[in-house]
Amino acid sequence: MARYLVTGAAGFIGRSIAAALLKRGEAVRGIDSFITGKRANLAGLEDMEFIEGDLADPAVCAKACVGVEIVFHEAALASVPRSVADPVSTNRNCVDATLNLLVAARTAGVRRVIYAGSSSVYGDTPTLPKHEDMAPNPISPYAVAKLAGEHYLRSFTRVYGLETVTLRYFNVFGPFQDPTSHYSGVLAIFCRRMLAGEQPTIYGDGEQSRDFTFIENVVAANLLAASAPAAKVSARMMNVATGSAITLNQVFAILCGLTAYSGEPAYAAPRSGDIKHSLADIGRARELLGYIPLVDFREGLRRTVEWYKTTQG
Ligand code: UD2
Repeated sequence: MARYLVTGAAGFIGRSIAAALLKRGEAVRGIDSFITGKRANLAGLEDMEFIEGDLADPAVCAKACVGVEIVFHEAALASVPRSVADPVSTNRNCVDATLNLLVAARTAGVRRVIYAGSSSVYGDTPTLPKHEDMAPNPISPYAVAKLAGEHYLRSFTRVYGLETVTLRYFNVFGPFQDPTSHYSGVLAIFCRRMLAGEQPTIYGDGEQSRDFTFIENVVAANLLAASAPAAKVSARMMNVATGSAITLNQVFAILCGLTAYSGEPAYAAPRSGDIKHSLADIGRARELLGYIPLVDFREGLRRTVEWYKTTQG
């Protein structure tokens, strides 16, 4: 019987957590609806028990939670612009799905749920770096949905005693991130386009900055969150990032070197709902989890470009 459940197991972050658990010899169950997850991402996860299903269906959540001790809840409809275009779908796949999962987790006697939070909940407040004591100020429907999930987690700790931990991820990137959608993360899109010799588009002036976080750091934070004492981490949320930011113009310049792209970027109007600067204070995760970033941005980007080179043929 699986001890761990990973939701969104065919997605970029979920499959990376599942792979790390399997490598440790753990019994893992994964679930994915393939709304954005990819079957190809399940390659290498053959030892994982897999359920195809949609968390917006309570019966699916109940089935997924049977016998499980710890849930890594990575399933979501990510993307700020997708939520601007279709807020109802974002709500269904982020808020409804999270609530259904929590209800099922409680009923099944799950001990702990670890939740993929988002840096977007901080919004565009001028204070940098963002720390967890700041009042959230979500702008996009996606940010609202991610914040609602956090609140549900804390509520389930307070009223039902379910252990919950929110990890607020800051712009995660790395191998297995889907580069093919208009709604994909910017680094995945840029890697794909620039390796193919195609011009990337920068929305705005390119001076927006992000605390881009390599996937291995996020996986490590999740494993730490699973084993940390409840007294320290339950009902808490904490940033998972590197603590340094870089602008898109700087990223483009580094990628020119890594991909041998020699053109200029195209510049287009800024995206609605976009945030100008994002940078994390990672002190709380360090204190509560012993989290330290293992891979810095440049090394992460180098490994990511290598991965896209091998997968794009
Ligand atoms: C938000 C969250 C992030 C995660 C993610 C999930 C913030 C600060 N971050 O990421 O933690 O939850 O949502 O989707 O809220 N861009 C271009 N060209 C492109 C694509 C994007 O210039 O082809 C720009 C985009 O306008 C933005 C930046 O790149 O300024 C990053 O965009 P993104 O979609 O990769 O991620 P972001 O910051 O919305």
